[in-house]
Amino acid sequence: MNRPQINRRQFLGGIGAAALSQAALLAQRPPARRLPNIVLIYADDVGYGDISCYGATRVHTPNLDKLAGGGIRFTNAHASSATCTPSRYSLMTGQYAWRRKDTHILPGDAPLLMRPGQTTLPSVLQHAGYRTAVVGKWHLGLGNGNIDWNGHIQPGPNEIGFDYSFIIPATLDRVPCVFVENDRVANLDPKDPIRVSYRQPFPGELVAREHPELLRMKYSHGHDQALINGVGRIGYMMGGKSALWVDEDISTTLTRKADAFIEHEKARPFFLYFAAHDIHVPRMPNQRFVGATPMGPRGDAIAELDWMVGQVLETLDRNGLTNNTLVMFSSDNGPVVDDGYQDQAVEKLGDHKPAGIYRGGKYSIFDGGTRVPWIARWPGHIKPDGISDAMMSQVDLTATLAALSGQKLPDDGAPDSFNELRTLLGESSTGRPYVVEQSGPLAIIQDGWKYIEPGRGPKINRATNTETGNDPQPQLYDLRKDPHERNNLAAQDSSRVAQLRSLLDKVKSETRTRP
Ligand code: NG6
Ligand code: CA
Repeated sequence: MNRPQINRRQFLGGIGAAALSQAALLAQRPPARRLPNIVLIYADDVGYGDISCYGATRVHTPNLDKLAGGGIRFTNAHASSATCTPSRYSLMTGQYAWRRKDTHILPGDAPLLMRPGQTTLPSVLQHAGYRTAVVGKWHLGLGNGNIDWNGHIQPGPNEIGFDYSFIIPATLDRVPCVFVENDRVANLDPKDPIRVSYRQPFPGELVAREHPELLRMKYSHGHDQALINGVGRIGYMMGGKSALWVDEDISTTLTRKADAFIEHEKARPFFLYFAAHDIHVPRMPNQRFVGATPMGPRGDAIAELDWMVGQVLETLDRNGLTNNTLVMFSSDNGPVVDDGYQDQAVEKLGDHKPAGIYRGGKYSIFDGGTRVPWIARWPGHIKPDGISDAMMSQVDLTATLAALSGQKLPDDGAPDSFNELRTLLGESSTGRPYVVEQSGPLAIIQDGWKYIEPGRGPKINRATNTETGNDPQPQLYDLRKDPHERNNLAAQDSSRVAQLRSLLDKVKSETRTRP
């Protein structure tokens, strides 16, 4: 893929400035070997082919392209799962989500999946002396099962390693449609308490299926329950009017919170987990981005996401933090076009390929479900303009960043997380020896061969029009020759099937795979 010329020029232009600020830093004699700041920008439902440095042409993502130009771009990087909650659980804990039964897509009132005291990515960094924050989508549960949205919502992010949190509790399309800052609903008027139910509507509540005339965006499947800001959601809620988010302003709100955290913590090492809401449904980018692409709200949400990335990079620049900050960008699962709203994503897709050359997408065990963009930039430590084909998995971030920050993991911590620091920094192209993917069934990739377990359930998710990859027969693909997973070789090569199945069985039977 050709990188647009402008990025190279922008990057070359940046070298002089970088050298200068380096000299200035040396002159000030900073404390020896300060740990780098870490910013992890984690997008929602952005596919392998959705941004321009990964080949998209109908949407331009200059800020992401610039980030990639200043660092390394991975072509064989995987989210742990084809949906949000399990991917985020693995990212936060370094444990495969499928080891637990309760890590499916969570409703907004589900209890917190992690227990206080459990080793987590933020707790490891906190222990290393970092100030830690999560800003954006959470979707890992809150409380102990009976949340009082009007009181202290605990345990939550602040009990598992984050010093500061400003979160969307579940998803944009799930109630409650409010932000939680630390352990309180932000901007809540105590005289208008919030109630949430995933069972039945509240007396007097406006419900989407009963008031289609009030919908600004119609649903295509599901999303017919609480009617908030003219959009149908999943689940019911009452009250909390002053706390309700305005969908079109979420990008600005989250970006301001992220910037404020950076500004506030710039004197010491910080870790910012910036979990962008884009490009999950309902896709309602700010007016500034409406029409930014020919693809309607789904494309415009990508443009908005790129703006959010640009703002954070600018804040780092403005504060002289760029050279000492590792910035990463990735996504929680592959792309989906129609995820439940009539937002013209299907009609206006044109020849855009959200999953690039890969088959399937969100909800799929084919590679489109988990193969995602992953960019890393750390000036002076990661060479610019790099491309790595090394196999990477997000489950490895906990052990990798533990190594970066000089932390030793406890024996039972981050049990499936490998230290891939050299791969992340572009010093090694070996990568992980194997990767496990999760959707309905599990799959394992080793040496370019992919084995998909027999899976129950429909081959096509009719609502989203995604190929799930479910098949009652085992599947085997030679990804090097057949990256699109067209040619199932399982019947021809039963010995390779047996070998990969036994590796997967071994991973499943162990409680810890970390070396
Ligand atoms: C599905 C929702 C979908 C999305 C998804 C979670 C329906 C019909 N579909 O159940 O819109 O919210 O859950 O997405 O309700 S994720 O990225 O958070 O995993
Ligand atoms: Ca997602």
